[in-house]
Amino acid sequence: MAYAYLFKYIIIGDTGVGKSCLLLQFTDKRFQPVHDLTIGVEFGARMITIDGKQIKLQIWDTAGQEAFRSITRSYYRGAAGALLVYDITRRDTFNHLTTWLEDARQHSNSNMVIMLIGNKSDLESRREVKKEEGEAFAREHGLVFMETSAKTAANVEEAFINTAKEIYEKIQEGVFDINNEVTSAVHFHFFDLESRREVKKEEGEAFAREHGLVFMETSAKTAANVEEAFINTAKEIYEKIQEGVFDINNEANGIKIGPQHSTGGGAGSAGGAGAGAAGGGCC
Ligand SMILES: Nc1nc2c(ncn2[C@@H]2O[C@H](COP(=O)(O)OP(=O)(O)OP(=O)(O)O)[C@@H](O)[C@H]2O)c(=O)[nH]1
Ligand SMILES: [Mg+2]
Repeated sequence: MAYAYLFKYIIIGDTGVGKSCLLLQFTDKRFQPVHDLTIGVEFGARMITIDGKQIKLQIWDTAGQEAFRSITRSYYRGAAGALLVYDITRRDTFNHLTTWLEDARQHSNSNMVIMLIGNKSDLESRREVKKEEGEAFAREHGLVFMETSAKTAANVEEAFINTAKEIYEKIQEGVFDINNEVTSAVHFHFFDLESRREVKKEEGEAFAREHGLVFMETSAKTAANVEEAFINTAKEIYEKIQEGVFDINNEANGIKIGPQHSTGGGAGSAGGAGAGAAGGGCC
């Protein structure tokens, strides 16, 4: 779908604060009660409208666990917005905010809009951090603040959309350079631009052969070979699993066993993952 802008977001904060659940609530309008630890990063997307303009939010949900910190740091780059999340029922997650903020400021664009989120507002009886404390921290550090519940969906839309409004205002004020990759809409042109071709198909094939890669020319514009590129990659991975090359019990390999997995060798469905805005999987 066409859009006027694409805003890249990153969601950060300690493990278990509800980052993946916030994303799932925003993209799929549902709640996942079980903590399914994020490994590395996951991804989701949704279209919103601001000032009559279509804006695509591309959201990177990072792993809160310390072990993944060096991977997740690389995702700050090019982010226009960040949701910094703590859990109102766990004071330690609030105490770690300064460290998160230092990390974010060090690795991101200086104009990045940071929204501070106190999540799990539905668990009032277990509250350890007062709303006023969140407000004070935000004021002190120049952040926008909101308490949310990924369970009841309270303020979830607002958190994502208000961040986009702040970014949009900064664009209007000329603070963001929209010709920079950070906020501008991205256009891909590949082999639909045959007349402007500078690299022969044979050169791509030769490079791939030489380095043991699979090769394909695609057009994200006409959709030519796009399905094939993603699905053929999955087929290669699936074959490697069958051959026992991948250790599927080690999630660090980028493979996770799902609830429908059976060792009985069923074919499984290789087909399209279903359209829609939500790319991905949280929880
Ligand atoms: N009651 C309540 N539970 C929540 C809420 N948000 C998340 N949870 C629960 O908190 C746990 C952790 O949620 P996740 O979204 O997986 O946490 P995360 O921040 O993504 O954790 P990592 O991926 O390890 O960094 C899960 O059991 C969720 O069901 C909320 O708003 N209210
Ligand atoms: Mg997560």
